[in-house]
Amino acid sequence: MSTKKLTLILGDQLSLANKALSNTTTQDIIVMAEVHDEASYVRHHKHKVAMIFSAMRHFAEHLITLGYQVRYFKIGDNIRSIEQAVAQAIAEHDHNIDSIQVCHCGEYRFEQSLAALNKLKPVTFFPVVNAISSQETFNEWAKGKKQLRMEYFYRQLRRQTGVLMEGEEPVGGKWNYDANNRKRWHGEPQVPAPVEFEPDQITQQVISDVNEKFAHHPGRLDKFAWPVTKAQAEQLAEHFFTHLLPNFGDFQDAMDDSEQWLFHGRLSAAINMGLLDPLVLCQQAELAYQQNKAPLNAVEGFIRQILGWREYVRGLYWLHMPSYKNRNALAADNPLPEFFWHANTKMNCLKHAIGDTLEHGYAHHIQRLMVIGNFSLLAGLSTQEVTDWYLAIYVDAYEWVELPNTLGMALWGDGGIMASKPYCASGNYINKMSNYCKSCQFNVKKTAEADACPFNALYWHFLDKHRAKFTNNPRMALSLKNLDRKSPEELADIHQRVEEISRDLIYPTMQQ
Ligand code: FAD
Ligand code: DLZ
Ligand code: SF4
Repeated sequence: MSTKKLTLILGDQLSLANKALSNTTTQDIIVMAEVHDEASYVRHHKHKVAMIFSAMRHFAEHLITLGYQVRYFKIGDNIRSIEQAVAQAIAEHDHNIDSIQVCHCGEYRFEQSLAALNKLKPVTFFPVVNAISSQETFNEWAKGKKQLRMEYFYRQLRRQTGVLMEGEEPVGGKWNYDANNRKRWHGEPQVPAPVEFEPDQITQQVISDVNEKFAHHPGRLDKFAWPVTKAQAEQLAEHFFTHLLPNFGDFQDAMDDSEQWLFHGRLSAAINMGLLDPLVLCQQAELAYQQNKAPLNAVEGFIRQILGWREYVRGLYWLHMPSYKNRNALAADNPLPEFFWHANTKMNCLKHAIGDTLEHGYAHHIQRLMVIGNFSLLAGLSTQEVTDWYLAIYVDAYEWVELPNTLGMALWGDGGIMASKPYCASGNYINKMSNYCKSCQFNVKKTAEADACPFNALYWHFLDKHRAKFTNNPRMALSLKNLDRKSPEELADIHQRVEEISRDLIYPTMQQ
């Protein structure tokens, strides 16, 4: 009897460009599994679980129409681990399977589980799905460098891919137009209505399954509208390039309580699952510039997010794991406040940023970094609890991308591997970039009074507490100089205010 290969396709590998799939014939067996423990080891938002399961079911159907043999385990089959699914599929084929093949995945923990499949059959690994550069390229670039700054890896990848290049020079003469991308939005230009996808029969069944099996996870599925097929993801991308990209750059960092997504494309989850090719998206953005459909600051800004940040964080994650996860440079260990799970807080910016997140499993970059992340940093929230929350709550969260962004960029937990200075800011930044403060009951101009914006006292308290760590950091010099201008009385009032904030606002439910 001839032997077959078993190709394992995971929930974030849903692409026909998957190299393990390219090495699969119609005689081989493809295994896909909705794994109970994967969906629940953190309490993943219901939108995230539903998006992954529905996209997996749609992808499996597509593979079947292409003639492949797919053994698909649904959540109702009660598969607890990926090993159980693979072992069961091997048994069903009378052990007539001689090898397992799979692409490298997006999480160190899960990669260990894949390596352990070796005890069933020999495992062959293929490159990770939807990466533009390889880990070898990143490691080679990182070798011998004291600091690994995104900007320089990005430039290397611009040169290597030729994206937005004129020969050896960047288009327009500059590599980075970020300085142009910091406008506040005042209601104009109008934000086009978002593209939403009506759940089809497969998605409706998934919604019902997720509601039954993961009822205690955050989120509600009555407004589920994420793309679950490549065609839908491409429609979302098309909408972005046509209607949003022209203003994406200008308002990239803006926030507004009436338009939670502004000009962000919300493409990240589809890219991370394999539904959209990141390099193709960069090339499409470049084409929009060449055809005068979008300005350079918007196009370069978008390309930098993907070719720069997305490639860089993956390289950094795999370079530093597994020790990276346990870093906690500022010894932050305060418990996650309850309001992270219900958004019921008087701080208007957090109410919106967390509220949007809980509703859709999504918030844009500045909400994640400068509102929720900044608050977590200033309040000294436990790095472990905050990173678990981000991993669970965002539809696009896979550890390779979530951890460097949260632990490294937002919390400075890696001690500066990722960010040259902590992204700490007072309420002033939030007031500059949003309209949240206008309808907040706190006063963003005050610091220590009973009605003062909590971000202000927390900010000075944070600087004072960690002063010694930052004295030698030239990028913190100005902030520390301003701190030095505070009198001992002012500092005492600030610390007193932080105690009140902690008691009355952050942990009100902990009071006896
Ligand atoms: P846009 O703003 O339109 O950007 C375009 C694309 O660039 C995104 O779709 C994404 O693929 C990529 N991108 C942008 N910023 C980053 C970044 N910093 N790192 C990696 N890729 C980036 N992104 C995730 O995909 N998964 C996460 O789990 C995640 N966690 C984050 C946690 C924190 C604390 C912060 C500050 C950022 C995090 N990000 C994460 C990055 C970013 O917030 C999201 O990628 C972005 O908000 C997705 O929305 P969008 O598709 O509209 O992005
Ligand atoms: C995130 C996730 C969830 C919630 N569920 C599954 C699943 O049931 N089956 C699966 O194959 N993948 C799932 N994933 C994505 C995995 O966590 C992902 O494959 C790892 O992060 C490795 O990249
Ligand atoms: Fe947030 Fe402070 Fe502004 Fe209120 S005043 S919205 S708490 S930054």
